[in-house]
Amino acid sequence: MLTVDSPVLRQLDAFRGIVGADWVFVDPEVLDAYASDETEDLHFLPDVVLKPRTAAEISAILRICNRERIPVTPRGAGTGLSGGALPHLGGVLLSLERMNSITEIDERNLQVTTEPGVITEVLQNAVREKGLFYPPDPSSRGSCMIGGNIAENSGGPKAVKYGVVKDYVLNLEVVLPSGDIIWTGANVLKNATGYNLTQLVVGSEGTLGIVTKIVLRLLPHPQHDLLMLVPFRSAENACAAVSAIFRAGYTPSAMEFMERDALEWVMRFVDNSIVAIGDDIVAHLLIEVDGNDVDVLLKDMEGIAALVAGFDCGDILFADDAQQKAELWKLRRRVGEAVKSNSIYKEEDTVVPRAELPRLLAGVKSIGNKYGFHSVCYGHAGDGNLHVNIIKGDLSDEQWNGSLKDGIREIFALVKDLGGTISGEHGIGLVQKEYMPIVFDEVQLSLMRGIKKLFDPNGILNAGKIFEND
Ligand code: LAC
Ligand code: ZN
Repeated sequence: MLTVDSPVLRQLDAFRGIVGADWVFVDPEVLDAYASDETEDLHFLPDVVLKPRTAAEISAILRICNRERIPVTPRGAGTGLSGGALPHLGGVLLSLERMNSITEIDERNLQVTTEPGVITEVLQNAVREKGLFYPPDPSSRGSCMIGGNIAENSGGPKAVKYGVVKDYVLNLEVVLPSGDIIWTGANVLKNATGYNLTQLVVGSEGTLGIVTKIVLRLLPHPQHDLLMLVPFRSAENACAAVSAIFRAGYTPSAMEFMERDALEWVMRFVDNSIVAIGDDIVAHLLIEVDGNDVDVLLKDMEGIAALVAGFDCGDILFADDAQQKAELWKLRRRVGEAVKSNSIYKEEDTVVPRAELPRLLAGVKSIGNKYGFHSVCYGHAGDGNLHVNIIKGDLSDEQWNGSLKDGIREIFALVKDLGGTISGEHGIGLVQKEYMPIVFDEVQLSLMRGIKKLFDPNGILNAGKIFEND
């Protein structure tokens, strides 16, 4: 609760002077709307919500917050899954939602310059109209914002062929906690000029600066894609088939894994039973190929189908038309929401070298048996990126808040043993930071803290995310 001498309250007039009175919010309903993101069931009220329109306004806000030591939490659409946008220290919630213009599509150089509050799918569609392609496509692309994608270095199904957000970011305009406004690089495809500040900011989860302009490289849009859904009688066989497909020389544009529960729950959730799941089926792979020559793609699909047959798969569903493809993709994209609607859950975003996927999945299940939890696993198998959703189900609150953490630690220790790490695309944010010492030692963590300190000496910007501030 704000007191009269709260540092935030004393700055309200100054904030109104910067962004205009209409864009400074202290009413409880608005604060409440910005108290959660998509992470579990967490809720932290900010003291004020500010909605600036320009980098200059953000600079002026940060100068005040830096001087007054007011915590600032940047936020895009609030679709994050690690609590990066949660204002857990109160203070200013800085929403980038009004910075929603695509500045320029440069068709000569295949680049787009955009503000951070543009919805990812809106950006994809805008460049698509010019025949261009921005591949990173998180499941939430219809609602997430490109600035949040930069903050988390998001991935999505297409990452397996096209790479993740970092592979497309050429240059960023960033407002530092000091209020200084910088560009991190240049709008070029190669850059060997000093430290790579651009890539340092990508994936920094809003802890180093506020990204206010983004230059992305684009590709020509592939003209065709084909999609198939392959059922398996053994989840480990499904996972083993994944690396075999790549080893055989195929590069699918998506290679997604869904356990039986994931597909059943989402079909119930969206009320669509397009897939008839045989009694003996425990997992599916959703496999897409794309390119400009349909004959080549058909050959690839035939080759992949012949290969998965060697892994004891069931009858393959080949998507016939655009509508069936869209329905299958809708099922895949909404698994996360379906799980969330089903039970309280915790989401772990494990990633291992692709060929270790069978061992990861088997390990997760045996750790689940040991600690008595059920998990629903799905994700980007081609990237070795498995989303492990731990379901509260019948677990008591004591187990959920107590011994379960030991189980999660065991999963992460296994991930590390297999050569992987604890987040592939959802970030560390608030909810995974306690596990950072599993994958980084004190030397590595202190380098990261040093970088944070250099950018943000007073620790005002998204403090307590990724790691505790000093
Ligand atoms: C997905 C999100 C949860 O893969 O990353 O659906
Ligand atoms: Zn994902």
